[in-house]
Amino acid sequence: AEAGGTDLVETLVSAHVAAGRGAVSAYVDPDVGEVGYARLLDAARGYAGALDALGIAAGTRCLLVADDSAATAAAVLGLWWRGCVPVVVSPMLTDEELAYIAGDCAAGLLHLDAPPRRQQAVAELLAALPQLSGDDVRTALAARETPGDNPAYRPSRAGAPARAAEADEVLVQYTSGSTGRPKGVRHSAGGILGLLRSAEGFLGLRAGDVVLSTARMSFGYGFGNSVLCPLAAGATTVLLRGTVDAPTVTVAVKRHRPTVLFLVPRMYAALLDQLPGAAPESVEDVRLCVAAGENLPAGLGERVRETFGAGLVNGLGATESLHIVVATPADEAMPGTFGQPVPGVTASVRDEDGVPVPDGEPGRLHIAGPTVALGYLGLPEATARAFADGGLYTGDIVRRAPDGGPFTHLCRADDLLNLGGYKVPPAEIEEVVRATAGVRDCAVVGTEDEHGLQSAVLYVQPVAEIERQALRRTVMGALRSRLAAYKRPARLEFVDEMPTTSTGKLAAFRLRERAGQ
Ligand code: 3SK
Repeated sequence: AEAGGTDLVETLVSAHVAAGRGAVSAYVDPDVGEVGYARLLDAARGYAGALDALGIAAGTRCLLVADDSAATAAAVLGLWWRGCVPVVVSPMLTDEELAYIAGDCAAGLLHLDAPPRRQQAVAELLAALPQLSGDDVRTALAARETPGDNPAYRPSRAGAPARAAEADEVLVQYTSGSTGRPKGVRHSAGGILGLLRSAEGFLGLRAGDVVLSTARMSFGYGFGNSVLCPLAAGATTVLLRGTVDAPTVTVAVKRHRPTVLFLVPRMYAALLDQLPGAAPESVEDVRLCVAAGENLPAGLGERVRETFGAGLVNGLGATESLHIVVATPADEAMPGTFGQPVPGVTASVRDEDGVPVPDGEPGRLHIAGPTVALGYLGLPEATARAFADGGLYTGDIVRRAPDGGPFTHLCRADDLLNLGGYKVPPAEIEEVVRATAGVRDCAVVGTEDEHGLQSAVLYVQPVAEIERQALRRTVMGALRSRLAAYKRPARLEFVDEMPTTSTGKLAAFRLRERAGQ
């Protein structure tokens, strides 16, 4: 950190309080209700003091196994106040994944804000770490008077907020690798400031906006949607807890009347199925729909524009670039494309050697700009491969229309599935299934649903003479216990034999054909 660096808490929260907007709601939280900017700031200060009391030094990476809540945001801000590095991950991750991540990032603190049973299990799993809980932060957020004995609230010990230099690591987000373990992506303070500048241009959030994101804070898209962009703009974010599906989102939209929606395309599809015909009154206030995380098929995009009667930003991003880097302008229909690089970002299409290809040719999307991360944690080779040629290869194969026109997504360069915005390696699912008794072989392929969105189909070849219904239950049970819900295939089908090529390799294209029939 340096004396003249950035105070992220000031940028996101204190500036609004200093400008007399402390009573404006930063969050509408399912448990504590409306949380004003001043109250959020106070809870962050209290949390920073609690870190001091626990002896957590500046620079420590802290693992937040946390659902979305105002308490999670306050903890993140408290960590920045202290100069620590938040690592927010989903409580849906398995014990194995959490234990790996805690070790990989050398976490020095565990912040827990998970459903009760998960909370208990993770607390035991990572018992070696000092722990703070979301419940205590909620107490601090809800209390009208200073709570006397709250381990997460020690405002008198907070000291001055830390200032981060541009290149300082201030945030780590985990992303799936196509093989092996999740990778920690190291984001800098300069990256966060770069996103805030660029988002002013392509999102244009403002005070008075009510933002609703179905992507969680533990996902890059969700962290930008529910923490960075709305706080910087002085907007209000409505948080959802627990299962986020079309019925819960419909209820939240009716109740909170958001002006900006950040959804993944499949959530728009599910929502539109619930809103047949003309847009009901409850979506009248929506002025901007943002879609990202997976490809938005042209037809679905058009239905979104018509139904909501709002602007549509269709964005492409990556955890490695913090948020969206290529996007359509809100006021211009560009069906089936991702538009142009957002302000501050340059994008090109390159071949395997990093040489730009002519417009109209497919190639690897390469982006450069301030939001490109510092690299992967502890993975110099993977870092050198992805963070190359002065920017980042996002892992997407795209094409640019002639004369510098809009970008269109073609496929992934790796074999990652994109399941509602979550990138999932088929091998991770296959490993779980192959370890199940009664399974001879298996393969997972992607297919398109009726909206043109990707879903996963699991093909299982059973050992001879096994009762298939019983095996189905066993396999489903293994998937439930060993994989986060979003990684589970939408369909399981049995095959007598796996199709192979003339060289004896799996003919995945045959399974893809079959899945699409
Ligand atoms: O599109 C994505 O996958 C993404 C990932 C991280 C942050 C933002 C986005 C849109």
